[in-house]
Amino acid sequence: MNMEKMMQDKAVSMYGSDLSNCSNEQIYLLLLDITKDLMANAPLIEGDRKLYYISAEFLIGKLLSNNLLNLGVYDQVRDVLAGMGKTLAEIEEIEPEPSLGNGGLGRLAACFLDSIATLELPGDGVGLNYHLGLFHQKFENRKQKELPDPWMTAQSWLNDTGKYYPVHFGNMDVEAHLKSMDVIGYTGKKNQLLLFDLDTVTEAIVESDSINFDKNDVKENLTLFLYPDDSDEVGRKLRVYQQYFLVSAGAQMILEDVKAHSWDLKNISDHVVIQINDTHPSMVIPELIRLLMENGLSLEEAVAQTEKVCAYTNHTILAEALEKWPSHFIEQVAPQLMPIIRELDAIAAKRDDNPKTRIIQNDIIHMANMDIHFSKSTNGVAKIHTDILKDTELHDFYRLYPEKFNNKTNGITFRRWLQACNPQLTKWIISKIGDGFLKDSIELEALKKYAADPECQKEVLAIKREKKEELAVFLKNRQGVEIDPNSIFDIQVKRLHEYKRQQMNLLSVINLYQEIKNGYVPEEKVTVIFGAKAAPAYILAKDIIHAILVLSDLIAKDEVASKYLQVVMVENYDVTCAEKLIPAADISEQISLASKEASGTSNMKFMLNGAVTLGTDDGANVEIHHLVGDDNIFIFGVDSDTVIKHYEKADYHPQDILAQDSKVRELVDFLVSEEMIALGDQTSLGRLHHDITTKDWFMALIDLESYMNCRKEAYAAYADQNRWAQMMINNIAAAGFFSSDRTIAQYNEEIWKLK
Ligand code: H53
Repeated sequence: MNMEKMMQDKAVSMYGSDLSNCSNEQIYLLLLDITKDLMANAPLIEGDRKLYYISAEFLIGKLLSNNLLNLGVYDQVRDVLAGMGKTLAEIEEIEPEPSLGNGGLGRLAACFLDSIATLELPGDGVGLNYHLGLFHQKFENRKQKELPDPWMTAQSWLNDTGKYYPVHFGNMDVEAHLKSMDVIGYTGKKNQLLLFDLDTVTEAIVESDSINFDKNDVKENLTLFLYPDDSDEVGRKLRVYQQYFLVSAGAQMILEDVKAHSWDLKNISDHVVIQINDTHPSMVIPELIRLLMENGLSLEEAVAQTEKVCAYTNHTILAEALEKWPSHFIEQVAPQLMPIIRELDAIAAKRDDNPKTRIIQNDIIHMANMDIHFSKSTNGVAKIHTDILKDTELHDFYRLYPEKFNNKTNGITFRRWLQACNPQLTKWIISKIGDGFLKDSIELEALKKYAADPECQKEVLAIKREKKEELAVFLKNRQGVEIDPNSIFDIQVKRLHEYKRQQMNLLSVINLYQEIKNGYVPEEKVTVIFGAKAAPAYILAKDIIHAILVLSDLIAKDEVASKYLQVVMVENYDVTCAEKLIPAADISEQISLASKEASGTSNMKFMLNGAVTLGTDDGANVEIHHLVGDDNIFIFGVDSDTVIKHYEKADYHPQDILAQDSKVRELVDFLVSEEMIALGDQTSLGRLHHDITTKDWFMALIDLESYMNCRKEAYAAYADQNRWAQMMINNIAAAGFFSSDRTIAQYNEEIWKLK
């Protein structure tokens, strides 16, 4: 294939002009067209059995580079552009990032789609097409402001299938319109991401400059936003409308597929597997049963088949994130499901007399309970997480169905998180160990023998330096912030949540700031970078963002402190940003309260790009720790058993720590100091201070002291650059286990069993 000629011809046919005269936007659009054509011609992956990965989120990121890479034409396009004095990165700036996800859950789904197609397994993603996405984060007066994120443009990766599926709500009927995107694997074969939408949705009902809209008119608002505000009842009901819309259209589409293959619905479980991603799509279980019964199966047959078709992944132990809906909501939104859910609850009661495993409790429907009873598999997403599910959180279910429980430690696609975002490091690895690791990631282990080699150490440090400079340029362009590539880049990027303890990071930065003010001269300058969106109704999370932004400005204004310390909060943290931040990081902050982070996946991306983890023994950090050994990671904090016992005994009180430790007291009180209040909002800072001093539900203070010490150790270790580079190489060498190709192969061997 002659890429230059293809691009040249497209330029003529699309714009009637020579390629050399095209603007970046024109080049982006012609590449979009060429890539879509190539994908349209790629063979669909088919088989006798098919997976549907159903999820509220698919955080797919920009697609141009990735699709070019998987089509095998990335280098050609890069070279044609280079001949014109342009880079792919410049061209990709034009592409809007689809706003179809929030955090780890959605990004995992996107990595999985890439690996499913790469392993040539027949499996499609099923989700919703949110017009305005989650939200676009803006900082105003040092606070988060939410704006609509209109990511859909006239020309995009979306295709219109022309297909519609009727969805019957209690009070109205609508038509789900199926859109699709091709998902191309690394071997050039494809699956699809299937996204339902509603034609009557009207973006104009959203107020300008906010994400407020009339939540009552479902026909106009159904697919406007991912996770519409649920602080009131109409908002919560809107979420149920979205969920039923997704599963009803999804289940109809699946049955249509089954019929098109002339597969027997009575044996649907021979041909179909549905992976339920968290509890948002759980209603697919009763909906599938209902539709199978409409197609002639008895209740018993439909239940038995559905239990064999569905598999459930649990992504959190936080009760707040497990969907529970009052039965009157379902009565109103999808009344046809209630008799089935009641039947399922009765069957559950027959299987177990423990009231805690019932589906309906006090008129509340517990989706996770329904998932576990009526699917064939329940998996956690990291070893420690699955153990906690079995031993504590879901222990009653584990006793009932030990054979259903299994672990699938998460993974990430190396195509996006190494090859596309860090071509320099990819090239270096290939120069040392060949390119076999691109197909079999465990081959990265061969890098270990280079860890102590001073020449190799120099080379990886030079690559890190280049990525730090690239990040500096990116942040300057995107946000007008200047950062110093000579400093340590110490980065925490993830959803904002108290359990992830961005507030503990903040308190530790306050400590460093105060020490510098008191005359301490750090050996290395540090740039502490945060990136996080807070759920619009999560007040305390927004207070934490405010405190970070205030502290950032406070330090920047201080002539002395700013020589050694800078705090940056990136605005609107998204996949595009992550692809720049992660390759540039020296330190990967993974500091959740032990037991609370189910897995985490940024921890894997950071290590693959040569950052060293500073973290707790939580989620997949435990497995990283095990793989790299004590010498290549900085671990601190209380362990998960201790944390779980504190919750059981309700004996953790921040007041105890504050009374004993005057330094901690001082750091926390700094939040409401005159300096902070001079730049910040007293109410917001006061609320955060009050919470940490009286409640601290996620125990930021329990680990603060050990965190600060460990962070200092990490900074000291950085000063010995050879030793540091050795740690970097050891981390890269151990990252092979975390390829999502490995995760998907395990899902397939143990749950999906696709050919
Ligand atoms: O899912 C990730 C985990 C991570 C967990 C995250 C997650 C969400 O992003 C959203 C909702 C939810 O219940 C869980 O927090 O630990 O790595 C993928 O499994």
